[in-house]
Parts: sequence; C-alpha cells; structure tokens
Amino acid sequence: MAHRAEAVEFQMIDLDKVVSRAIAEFSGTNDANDLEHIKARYLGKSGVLSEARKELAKLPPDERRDVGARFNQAKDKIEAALAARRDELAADELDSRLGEEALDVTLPGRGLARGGLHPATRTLERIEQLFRSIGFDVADGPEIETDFHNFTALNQPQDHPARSMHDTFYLKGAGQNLLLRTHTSPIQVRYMQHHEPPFKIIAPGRVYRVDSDATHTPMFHQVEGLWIDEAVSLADLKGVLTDFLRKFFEDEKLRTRFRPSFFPFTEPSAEVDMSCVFCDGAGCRVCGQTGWLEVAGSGQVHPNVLKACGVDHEKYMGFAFGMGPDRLTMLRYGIDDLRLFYDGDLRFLAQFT
Ligand code: 2NL
Repeated sequence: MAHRAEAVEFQMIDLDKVVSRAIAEFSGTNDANDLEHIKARYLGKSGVLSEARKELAKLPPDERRDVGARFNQAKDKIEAALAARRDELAADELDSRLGEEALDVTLPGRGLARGGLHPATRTLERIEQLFRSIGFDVADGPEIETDFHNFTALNQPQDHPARSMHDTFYLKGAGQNLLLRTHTSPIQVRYMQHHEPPFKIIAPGRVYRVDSDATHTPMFHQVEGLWIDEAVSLADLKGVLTDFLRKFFEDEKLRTRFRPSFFPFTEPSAEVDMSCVFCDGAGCRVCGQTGWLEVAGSGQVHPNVLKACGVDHEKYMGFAFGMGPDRLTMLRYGIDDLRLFYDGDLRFLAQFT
C-alpha cells in the first residue's frame, strides 16, 4: 500500500521530450561556449535530468530500476548528440580558419624594386663622358689627404685662411697633418707628380668642408680639370668650358663669360658664368635678375704650383678649373635644396632613375 501511495506522488517527466529539446537546442547554437552552457542545463549537477532523477527515490525498487534505465538511455542520447554537435562546431571552426588563413599562391610576388643611380652619380658619369669625348682622362685619388697635397702644393701657405679648423676637417691624432680633402685638386697634384706633360685630365670626387645649410653640405662633390702642354691658352680654357656647358645643359645657344677673380693656385684667375638656363639671360629669381649663373672657377696654373708638383714651368703651362656638380645637378633638374640629395628619401631620389 505504501508503495502505491508513493507511486501516485511520483511525477514522471517526459524523457523523450527532454531529449528532443536538448538536441534541438544543441543544433540551435553555433557557439562552442554556448553549447557547453546548454549541456550544463541538461546534464549538469542541478540540470534537468539530475533534478528529475531525484524523484526516482520515491518509486518502489522494481519500478525504479526500469525508470532508472530509461534515464540512463536519455542521458546517453543527449551525450551522443552533444559529442556530435561538438565535432560539427569544431569542424566549422577549422573550415572558417582555413578559409581566413588561406594563402593565395596565385597572387603576384612582392618583387624587388628596381634600383637606380643617385642623381649626383649620374651627373658625375655624364660629366666624365663629356670630357672623355674631347680627350680628357679621368683621374682619382684618396679622400684622406696630406696637408701638402691639399694646401702646400697649391700655393696655399701655412697661414692661409682655408687651412682654418673652422673650414677643414682634420684627422685627430694622425700625427702627420692628415685631413679630408677640401677639393679634388690633390688628385691633380698627385697626377702631375707622376706624369710627364702633355696631359688633359679631370678629377671628380667627394670633398669635405665644415659647412651646413640649404646650399652647403659637409660632404659634396667637385670636378676639377687640368690641361698642361707647351702652349695652352685661356682661349682653350674658354672653348673647353663653353663646349662642356652647352652639351651638359643641352643648349647650343648657352653663353659664358669670364670675370677676373683670385685663387692662390692660378694666375690670372677667372670666375666662369653661364647665361641663366631658366630665363635665357633675361633675368629671373634663380639668377637674381642678372641673367647669369656662376658655375666654375678657373685660371692659368700658377708657376709655384707647377714647381711644387715637379713640372718644368719654363717648358709647360696650362689651365685649371673647378666646378660643383651638385649645383649643376640642381640647375639641370630645377631643385632648390641641396640637402634633398643626401636625406636618402626614395620618393625624391627615385625620380631621377
Ligand atoms: C672653384 C674654384 C678652381 C682650380 C680650381 C686648380 C688645380 C690645380 C692647379 C691649379 Cl692642381 N688650379 N684648380 C683652379 C681655379 C679654380 O676652383 O670655385 N671651384 C668650385
């Protein structure tokens, strides 16, 4: 009797419904975390099944075994559905990650950017080519020079202002007055020491001076030229330089003028001006309304220089000139700040390749 009374109180939940609800909720989520929360609601310690199972105690033992078995079957079905759904979600997750991380092997490669020569190098090569075409050799020499080759041999005595520490980079502790050459003249000094005239050479290269603003950098380039023979005149000098400038700027009507000047290594000396390439001599902002641009210094080689370099100054004479190819590059391309050449910014430099 007692059994019957207890059996009446027992509220059997519909296990099939619970199972199908759990399966429906599992399929209803695409989120692995969510799935575990749903699982807890059905199979957890205080989940639907556990709570209902507590009611089993109210059943007589023989019924309890039966109903207990049905609980276990329900639990197994829910667990199987859960495992299947876990696998599905993991597979989906893998699929989408593979999709996102996919490597498109048909994309073009990054490639190597094409390099190019620096505008200063291009100008030097152009100058060398033009002078070679009229019979000049291209000479070279060290950038670290002796006091003798850079100053003394060029008729610049010990107390010359250009020797000042303010203008020249001296090498510390070098002992024998080593410095960074301030012009490429020492190349020509060395050439004269080792060659018998006649010769025609240019000496391009880097030079160094203590100087830095919009139109001066501590390192810049110079091209000097030297023509030594038994009879070389200032008319030859004018012809060579005018011809060079016309070819360099691709303007056959370009004019030059020579103004008296002074350099310790030449006598007489002259500044070389050319008609302004921007206004053709009419006057503009670049030439300061004069119609002329100063592009080189020049003169007849001083006998003291020939002597110091071991050239027979009774037999030979010649002319020399010096110019700044960086300034020629600026004029040729219309650039107004020299520092752009040395900042290394490819957006600027790539325009010249
Ligand atoms: C200038 C001035 C000049 C020279 C450079 C020279 C070299 C030797 C002998 C004699 Cl070995 N002269 N060089 C001569 C006159 C002017 O350059 O304003 N350069 C930018």
